[in-house]
Amino acid sequence: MTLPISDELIAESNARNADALEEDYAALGRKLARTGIDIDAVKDRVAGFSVAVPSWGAGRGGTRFAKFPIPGEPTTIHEKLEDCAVINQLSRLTPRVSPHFPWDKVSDYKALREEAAEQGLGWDAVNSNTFQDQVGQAHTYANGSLSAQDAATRQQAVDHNIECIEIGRQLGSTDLTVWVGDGTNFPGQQDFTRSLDRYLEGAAAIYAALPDDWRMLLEHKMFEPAFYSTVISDWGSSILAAQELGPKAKCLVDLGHHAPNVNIEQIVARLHRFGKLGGFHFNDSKYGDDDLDSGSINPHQLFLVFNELAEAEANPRDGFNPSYMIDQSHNVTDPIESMLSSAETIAQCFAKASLVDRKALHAAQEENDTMMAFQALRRAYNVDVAPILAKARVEAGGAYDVLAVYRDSQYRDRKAQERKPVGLGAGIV
Ligand code: AFD
Ligand code: MN
Ligand code: MN
Repeated sequence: MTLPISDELIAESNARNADALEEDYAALGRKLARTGIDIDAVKDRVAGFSVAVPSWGAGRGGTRFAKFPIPGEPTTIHEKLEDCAVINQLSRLTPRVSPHFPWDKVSDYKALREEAAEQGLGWDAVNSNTFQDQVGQAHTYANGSLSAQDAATRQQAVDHNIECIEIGRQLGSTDLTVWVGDGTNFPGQQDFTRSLDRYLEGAAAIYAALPDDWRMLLEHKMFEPAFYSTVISDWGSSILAAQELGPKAKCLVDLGHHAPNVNIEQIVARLHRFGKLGGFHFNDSKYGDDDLDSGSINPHQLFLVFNELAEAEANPRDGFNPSYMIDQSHNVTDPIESMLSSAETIAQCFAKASLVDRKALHAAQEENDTMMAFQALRRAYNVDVAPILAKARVEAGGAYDVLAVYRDSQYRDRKAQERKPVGLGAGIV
């Protein structure tokens, strides 16, 4: 395996921090032991946790208004893979990449799979793209894709999704994520019911092409690019569609795809209750689909989502196997740094949720002891789990201080010498 950052650099930095890590880990271990928690067991759980990074998140993305590329930004899937390998090498949290087609199209997927494996990476859910037109495309998506009035457009969208499944098979993926930008900007523009009927018919054709061990993850989004109505606008539409499609169809929750202040953790519990929790796109949001770094705005919400996931895992009902992916895109930071930071925050919330004393929580709930129920969550949330994450990371070969090592490596500067500059232009949705 050839990894992009020098092992010596990581080892040197880890050696400098080894005493601090041991001290902090031991102190936290003693603190947790007082409440009956074995820190090594939590660390082992964290070591088994991972989240996928999106290939498109390796670029700077932008807003609808502008893109401000940085020197050394990746433009091909090969360059993006290398950046993803950096994130995983340092964090040991992100061993899979979620690709987006046709953005990541290549001629040889077997070779791409090997190229990723060489860098310690596998593949997560394949994302289809029927929300923008490609050069030479026969039918425009200007009026929708799976729900378009035009039958040839719908067929084109179905065919593209089936092609994504085929690509995913070659890469070793087992999930297809379908997000459509279909919707309207004007009352009366489309009939709500008929457009949903058309979506369901198209989605069923894709579903029929899924291999047995695959899942189809339906991603809802309240608005944007459509600003009046969206075909799969919320978790209600999503779960109804998933129920109609069949057991392999599940719902994907992108944290930024809800109205402000919506209780996302409750949505997670509901989806799990009905066996339809398929996965997540982690990011944070202040106003809308802002795609900000995970936990940068509302880390408590992220913790509460993981608390529901811990409950769900302990009560699997129809199984528990959500896929975890980051979906963020930036205009102001180096995307590698942002994804390192996000992956760490996500794992922290996972770790904190593992610390919740569930017996105490459930007992307090039974007794209607509201304050103690709340405190069961609060106590776990207040623990600084950084030493647990650092220990798991260092033991797995990652860096104690991921950002410091990344900066010391001058990786981006080196890539700026090798890679061709990114063009200007508008961002993506
Ligand atoms: C969208 C969705 C979806 C999609 C991405 C494309 O979150 O996951 O793949 O952005 O940029 O808003
Ligand atoms: Mn998303
Ligand atoms: Mn989004």
